[in-house]
Amino acid sequence: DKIPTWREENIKSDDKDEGKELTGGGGLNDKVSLYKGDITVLEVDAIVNAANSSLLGGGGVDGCIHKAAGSCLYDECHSLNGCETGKAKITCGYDLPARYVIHTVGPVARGHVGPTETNDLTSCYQNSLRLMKEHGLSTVAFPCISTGIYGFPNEPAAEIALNTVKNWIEENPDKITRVIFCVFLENDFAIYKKKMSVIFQDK
Ligand code: AR6
Repeated sequence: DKIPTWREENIKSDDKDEGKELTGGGGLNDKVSLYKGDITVLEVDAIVNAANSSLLGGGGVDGCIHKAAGSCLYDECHSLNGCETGKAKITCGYDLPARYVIHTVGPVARGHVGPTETNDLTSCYQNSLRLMKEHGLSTVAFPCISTGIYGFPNEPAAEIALNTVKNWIEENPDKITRVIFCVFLENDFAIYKKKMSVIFQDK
């Protein structure tokens, strides 16, 4: 029997269901999924936070994560001396179901996508995955880094997220067992769904 792929089955069925996870089937597809909803409810080894360079909290997904994790997260972040754009730092998850939070700082794009913005956003995904590897973690959920308050256009941001994760999994096949792309907006859901069916299609 044919293994279902992004294109053929999994995408169509759950279209608008908030909180539903769409998984691929077989090979690389098995390791990636698309989830629409709140990242703070996901029980994974690590959720990634789209933080700012102070690491002391803010709005958007950062605010949601700090609220759900509790004040101990703030205290640990306070001890980290901030984080540069494109870099990442790891903390405990505290009251979250996720064991760890990987805080990364996306580029402030304000609608502009040049080489610097592209490289910095790529580095966010790579450095987050590197921390996973260094800590022996195997399951992770990413939000759409930089596409909210920081204004990175959604389509190119999704392209960077998906291709960077794909390349990483191909180069580190044993380490990561599951990457969830956690989108919050209908627009991003549509963009990811479309791009995943191309980028992660079975060979
Ligand atoms: N779960 C998943 N995704 C979410 C959630 C959530 N609970 N809430 C929002 N999003 P943003 P940025 C989505 O603005 O652009 C903060 O103030 C949101 O819809 O959170 O990297 C930081 O402290 C969007 O798709 O992050 C920084 O100062 C995505 O998360 C600054 O914002 C990212 O939007 C970082 O801006």
